[in-house]
Amino acid sequence: MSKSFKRTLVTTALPYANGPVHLGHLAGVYLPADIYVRFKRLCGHEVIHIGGSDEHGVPITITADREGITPQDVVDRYHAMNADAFRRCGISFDYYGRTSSTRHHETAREFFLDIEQKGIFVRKSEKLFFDAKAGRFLSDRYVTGTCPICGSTEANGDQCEQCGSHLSPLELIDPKSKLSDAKPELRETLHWYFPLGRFQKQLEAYVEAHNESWRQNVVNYSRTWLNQGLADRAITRDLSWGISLPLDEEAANGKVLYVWFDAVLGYISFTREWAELQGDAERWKRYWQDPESRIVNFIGKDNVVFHTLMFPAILMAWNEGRTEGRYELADNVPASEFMNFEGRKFSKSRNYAVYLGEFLDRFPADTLRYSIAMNYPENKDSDFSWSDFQNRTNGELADTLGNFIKRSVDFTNSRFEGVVPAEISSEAWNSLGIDWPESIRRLSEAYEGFHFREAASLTMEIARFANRFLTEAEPWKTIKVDRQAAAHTMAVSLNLCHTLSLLFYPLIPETCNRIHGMLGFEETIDSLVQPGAAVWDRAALAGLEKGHRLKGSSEILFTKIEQKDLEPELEKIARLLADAERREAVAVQEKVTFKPEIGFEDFQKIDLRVARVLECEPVRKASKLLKMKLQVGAEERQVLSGIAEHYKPDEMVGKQVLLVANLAERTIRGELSQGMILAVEGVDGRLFVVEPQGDGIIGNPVE
Ligand code: B3M
Ligand code: ZN
Repeated sequence: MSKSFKRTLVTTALPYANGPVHLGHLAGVYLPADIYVRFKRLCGHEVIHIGGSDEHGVPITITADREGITPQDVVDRYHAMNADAFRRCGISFDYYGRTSSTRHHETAREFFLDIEQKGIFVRKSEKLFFDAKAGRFLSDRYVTGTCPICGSTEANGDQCEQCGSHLSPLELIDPKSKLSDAKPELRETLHWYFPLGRFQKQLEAYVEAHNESWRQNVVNYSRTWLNQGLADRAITRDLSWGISLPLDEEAANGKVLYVWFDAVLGYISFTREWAELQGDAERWKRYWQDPESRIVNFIGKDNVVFHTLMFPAILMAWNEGRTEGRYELADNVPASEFMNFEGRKFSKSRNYAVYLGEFLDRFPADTLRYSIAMNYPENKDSDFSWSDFQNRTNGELADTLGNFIKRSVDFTNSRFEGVVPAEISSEAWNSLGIDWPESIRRLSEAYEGFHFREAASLTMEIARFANRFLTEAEPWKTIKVDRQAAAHTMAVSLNLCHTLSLLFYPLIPETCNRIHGMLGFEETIDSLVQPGAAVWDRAALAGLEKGHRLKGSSEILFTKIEQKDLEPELEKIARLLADAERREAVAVQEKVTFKPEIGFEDFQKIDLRVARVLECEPVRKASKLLKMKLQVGAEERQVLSGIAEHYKPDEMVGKQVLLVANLAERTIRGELSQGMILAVEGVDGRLFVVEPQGDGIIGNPVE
């Protein structure tokens, strides 16, 4: 961090209140943010953590329709469930709001109106399906019909599940409304577009100003979009659930703000709500409108452009023409990669997930926090496995940290009347074999750089050191011959306990509060950390004086996880994997229905070529598509492929692929596709691109 800030606002992506949060969400966003916030609090820095539920969007109305309840019922259920799971996990939000609140609706409308009145929005009219029976316009997901490509009669307005093609509702043969089965009619509808391009230069400058401090993935995603040139984005929808437009005119009737337009503004509304609760309604401005404040948005990698381009552009639009009440932009947007679960992607639809609340019904929060911190998906996807969780809990938390603390406290209680039995001089403390200032500096740097895995490892290293120190000093032996030496050992150990209780606090706060209690402190660490109180610095010192009285009793900090505790979990995974294998076995054994026979001359009509991927990037408005530039002999081709959920653009670059080179050109989502690359679906729905191997084969036909 080059600039030093007076205070920090940390925000975390607002999870949709449409389902329970799982460990993947925790690992990518909420735990890292909480660790960071707790570290900053420990340093005495003024920091607040604002989060909440994203309660709008089509998936919520679809859930409501499916269950025959109202959207409000859906969000009430999941907001409460997720807020509770986060609380139990020790995620210490200063405020956890919801976008259905009055204050939020008001804030979002205020932004819309300001930008509308400045004449920045562009209005465009388009044709959209309308269900006359239900009296509603139909978003893509509400239209079904026959796929123009494979003939499946159950294609959705945005995609055909059968053949994977990306569709627009207008392409469906025989379209039907999912609301009433009625045949929808096309009606003209007007929408408000946000002209992102108008802020292109400013956004470029914003991203480039941070190209050193932001993570590479964040800079890269943002640049990819900027390089394509930013297009207008519709920020209104014809829906009944959401924030209605604050306009009287006829055209605004029945329209709501696009969920992403309102969701990012939730960070602001919630800070306002927090301030109101503090009894100082203006206090939110200290965080949003003061250049000496720092804003940090923790998100997952799939939300990058909304935070580095869309949200900043909205704030730039607001700031336009203002000298007062200007908003500051985020100083950092730490976006995580994904954490997988036992080697596979979390999948809500396949129920392949561990939900946070359910996890906490079975295991303590701190064991989870520690394991996840050690697997933080910082620069690449990581994996959570039950055996790793068990090993870390048993070997690192219980055998190393827990064991050290308990031995130190118990021995002092039984042999030294529960009192710190000696004074530790700073020379003695500094010659233990740990360079305290250097260790603390490295740890601080790890936290400030959002390297949480490194921070957790370094901290555990210190616990290992402490445990070794006690074991090797053998006070239970020395006490028989040299009580003074044993007293010294115990005083050092107890001071190490104290240091560890502070150093581990960002990672496993509940445990650290308990250690602090065992060491005889009335206050919890939670209550010590306050702006201005630099508790963190005390970790480097021998903070317990001779004569300091411990609580007098001890507790077991971590219970080991036995194999039998994991059995239900392992069985569940085995079941899910068996399901997947069964599907595979079926695929192998099942009599395959082949397509009708063709002659050799038919086969010869297909021009299959080896090609190399030169460039690859995402496609605007089509989250499943990747756009590639291919080298085929001397020629270059542009091809779209529905593999965006399976490959990152960077991963594709350089690959050799098979191209159907003489397929008629098609335009998908406004982009030309000149051919098709071959891919095959695996058991868990993953797509694998077919990669021919060999030197000098680019452009050659496949025969
Ligand atoms: N609810 C999307 C998501 O969970 C969205 C994040 C909003 S952050 C303002 O991926
Ligand atoms: Zn199809």
